[in-house]
Amino acid sequence: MTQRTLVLVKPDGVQRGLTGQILARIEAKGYTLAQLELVTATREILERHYEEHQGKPFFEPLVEFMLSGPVVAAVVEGDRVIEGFRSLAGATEPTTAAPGTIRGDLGRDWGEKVQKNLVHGSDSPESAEREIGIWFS
Ligand code: D4T
Repeated sequence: MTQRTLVLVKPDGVQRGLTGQILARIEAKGYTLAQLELVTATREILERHYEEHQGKPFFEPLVEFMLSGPVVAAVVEGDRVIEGFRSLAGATEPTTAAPGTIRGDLGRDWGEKVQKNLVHGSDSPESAEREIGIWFS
């Protein structure tokens, strides 16, 4: 079966009007948008989504940031899409993410406690299925 991943365009991406460009890069790479929704997250959704980060210093700023505006949630399909999308997204820190990647081309540091890095992509098939269940239940 073709692989699936959960992609989020985070509130900074939506607020800056970059949703179209980000989705265009996913489509241009050849992946398929299987589900797509503009969602306002809740604290409950975010505590489940980021459960591995609970207790870390950036957890509360991360939740506040993710609650600061709507996000675009997408289920994206294609062979090896989990690896492929993470490669398109680039490294976590937008300042040093490679040019050519979403974060490297469109992101920067804003001197805040949380990295506003435009997108999220699942990091394994298990995470993808868990996260798709959280955002598209
Ligand atoms: P996500 O999960 O959003 O696709 O991003 P990454 O896989 O690249 O990063 P992550 O899970 O390690 O972190 C989740 C989320 O927290 C923010 N963050 C992370 C932060 O603000 N400061 C930090 O030091 C780290 C590690 C950014 C992404």
